[in-house]
Amino acid sequence: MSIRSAEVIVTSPDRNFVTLKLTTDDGVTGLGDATLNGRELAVVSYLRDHVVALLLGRDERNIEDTWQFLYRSAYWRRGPVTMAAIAAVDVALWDIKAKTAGMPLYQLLGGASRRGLLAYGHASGRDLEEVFDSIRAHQEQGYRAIRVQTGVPGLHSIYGIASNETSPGNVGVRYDHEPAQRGALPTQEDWDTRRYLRHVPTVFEAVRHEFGPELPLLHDGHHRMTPIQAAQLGKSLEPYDLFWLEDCTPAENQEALRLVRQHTTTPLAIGEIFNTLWDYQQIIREQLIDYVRSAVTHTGGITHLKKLLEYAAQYQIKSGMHGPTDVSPVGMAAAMHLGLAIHNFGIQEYMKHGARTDQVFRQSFTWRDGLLHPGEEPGLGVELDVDEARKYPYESAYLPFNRLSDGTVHDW
Ligand code: EZ4
Ligand code: CO
Repeated sequence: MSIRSAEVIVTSPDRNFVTLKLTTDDGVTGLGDATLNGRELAVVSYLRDHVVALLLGRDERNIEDTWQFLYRSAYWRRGPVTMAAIAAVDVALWDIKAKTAGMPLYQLLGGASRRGLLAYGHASGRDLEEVFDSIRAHQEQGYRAIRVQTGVPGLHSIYGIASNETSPGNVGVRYDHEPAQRGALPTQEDWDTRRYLRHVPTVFEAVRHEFGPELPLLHDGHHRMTPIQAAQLGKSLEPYDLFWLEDCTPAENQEALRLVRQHTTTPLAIGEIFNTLWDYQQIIREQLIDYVRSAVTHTGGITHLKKLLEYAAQYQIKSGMHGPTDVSPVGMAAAMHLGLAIHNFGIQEYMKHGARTDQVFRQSFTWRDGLLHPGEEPGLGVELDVDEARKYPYESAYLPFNRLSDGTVHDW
């Protein structure tokens, strides 16, 4: 039993995706998502130039051993490129193992712990009217939990607002519901934390008043605040009972969360840009967060994220896996299988992919009554149509960046 081929497939149906496809001597195939938004080709090179040769001839059944081998033999540890590459190999191996066993992957991970996964979508608008319309549109699509991002008076273009126009002078074309833009250069957005801190609570007050106390509401601070500003925001949002406040600080400084936690009972979610358990060591041990935002894709695959979530479970911290459109259908399927199986599932982020993406990736998940389910196909339940994928070559695309009014670069 061994791996016969390893192909890295880049396709850009609605956006760029990087997929690893492994094939065994017996002809069983497995897929892994290696997409790293805005830095896609770095992972392609990591896999093609440094990993593919190591996989050929390896026993595909030894998933833990392969993970440890790739992690430790690289010598250089951690980091988003390395961990996305390892994740792709890991998920492809789990796909193969589950297909060989004739079971959906969640069965191999311990079976279902629930009927389906509560998922949240992204509502947004430049003003209250647009925000309300967007929340209603999401409810009509079946969402039972909703992230709310709002424009801020005085700021032209900020994160998370689907109806933002592209900034003047930018040539990139804005994707429908996500921040990355096709084009040769990243676009610039503007930021002012004081305006933001003043405005956001007024929007949540209006949303609660309009939609009532039951609807779970989330908000993403996207790394822009200092610890004391994050504490202020958490405190001012307490009356509106958020499900979570996400990425309130740039959390590579784990200690920052202590200060935030001392001041607010608003639940905190963090970690979509983290890539290993060690990035969470202190904030989990000291119970400084409530939800782990890691995606399977960016955090070393099923093997590593499962260990991280088991560690979190000891502290009653739950999963809140990252699921924007830059997590491919393969990465989303991996998240659904893992989320269905673990006990400490919290919520799953879910943005629908575009129609072309759904043609390239044939999927078997279901979305009913606000719940996702990975389906009952053996493996992940996703197949890649290689001919369809070939129609859409890679296109340069970047996430935007922020400048303050005096020109200073700020966290985006
Ligand atoms: O900005 O996925 O919670 N979701 C997010 C996303 C991220 C993008 C970055 O690639 O913060 O919109
Ligand atoms: Co986020």
